Amino acid sequence: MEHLPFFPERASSIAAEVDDLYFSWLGLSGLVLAAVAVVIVVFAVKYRAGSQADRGIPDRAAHERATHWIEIAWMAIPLAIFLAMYVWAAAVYLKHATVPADALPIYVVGKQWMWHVRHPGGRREIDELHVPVGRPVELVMTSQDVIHSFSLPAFRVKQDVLPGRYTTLWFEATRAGEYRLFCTQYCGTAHSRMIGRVVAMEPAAFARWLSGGNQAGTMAARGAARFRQLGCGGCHGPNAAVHAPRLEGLFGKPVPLRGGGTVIADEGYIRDAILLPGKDVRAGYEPTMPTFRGQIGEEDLLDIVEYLKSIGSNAPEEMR
Ligand code: HEC
Ligand SMILES: [Cu+2]
Repeated sequence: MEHLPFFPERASSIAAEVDDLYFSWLGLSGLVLAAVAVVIVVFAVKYRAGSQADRGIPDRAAHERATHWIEIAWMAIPLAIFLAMYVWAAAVYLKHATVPADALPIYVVGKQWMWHVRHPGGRREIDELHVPVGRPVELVMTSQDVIHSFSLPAFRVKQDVLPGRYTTLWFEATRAGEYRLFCTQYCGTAHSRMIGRVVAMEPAAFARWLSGGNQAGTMAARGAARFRQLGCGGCHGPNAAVHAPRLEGLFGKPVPLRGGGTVIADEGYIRDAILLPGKDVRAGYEPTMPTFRGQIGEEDLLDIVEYLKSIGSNAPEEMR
C-alpha cells in the first residue's frame, strides 16, 4: 500500500490492522454494491414493459419450497458475514481504546491555532511531537477554546480534543521518521494551518532529545509549586484542620463515592475534583472543597495532575 499515491505510510503498531479492516469493509461493501447493481440492471432489462420474459409460475408448491431456502440463505449468510465483521472491528477498536499500562504520558493542549505539547520531564514543543519508537505513548489532551481533533494519518489514529475535559489517544510508533500531524476538526479561520509534524526517534536519540532544548522544570515540580501556592495543602496536607482526603497514591486507584459506586482516579477525575468539586464526592467526606474554576489554566491543571501522579504513599515535602 505504501506505493499508492495519497495513501499514508504505516508507521504504528495498529496501522496494518486498521488498513486490513478498512480494505475488507471496502471490498465487502463493493461486492454487495456490485451484486445489487447487477441484479437491478439484469431484471430491468429482462422484465421491461412489453418483454417476452416468462412471468408465470408453473408449479406453485415446488416454487415456494425452493424460494424459502433462497430467502433464508440471503438473510443468514450476509448476517453471519457482517456480524463477523462487527466482532473483528470491535476487537480493533478495543485495542485502540485501551491504553497500555506502561505507556509514556505526553500532554497536549490545543488552541486556536496551534498544538502545545509538554513532556513530563519539562521539555515543551509547539506543533511538533517527538516520540520514541517501540514504546506505547499516551497523549492526554484538552483544548483551551473550541473543539479540535488530533490526527496522525501514518499512525491511523485520531481523537477529538475537547474543551473542559481530557481525552486520550495512544499509539506505538514502529518506524523512525517524520510524519504529518493535522487538526481534523474545523476550528476557525486558520484551521488549515493547525498542522505540524511527529518525529519518531530511536529510544536513545529520543532520550537525548528529551534532556536537551529549553527545560522549564519537570511538570511535577511546577505542579507542586502551584499546589502550595493555591493552598491545597492547607486541607490535604498532614496537619490540616479540615477533614480532607490525603492525595498520596491516589492516582489510578478506585475511589468510593458518596451515594455509592466507585470511579478510577484518572486525569479526568482529578480535573473534575478541582474544577467541579461537587460532581463526585469521596465517600466519608463533606463536599467542602471550593472550586478553582477560573483560577487555574489548562497547563497548570496538567502540572498538578502530574504532581499528584508523582506522589506515592510517602508524604513528600511539598505537602507540608
Ligand atoms: C477547603 C479545603 C480544601 C482545599 C483548599 C482543597 N481541597 Fe481538595 N478536597 C477537599 C475535601 C473536603 C475533599 C473531599 C470531598 C470531595 O471529594 O469533594 C477534597 C477532594 C479532593 C480530591 C479528590 C480526592 C479523592 O480522594 O477523591 C482532589 C484530587 C483534590 N481535592 C485536589 C485538590 C487540589 C489540587 C487543591 C488545590 C488546588 C485542593 N484540593 C484544595 C478539601 C479541599
Ligand atoms: Cu484545530
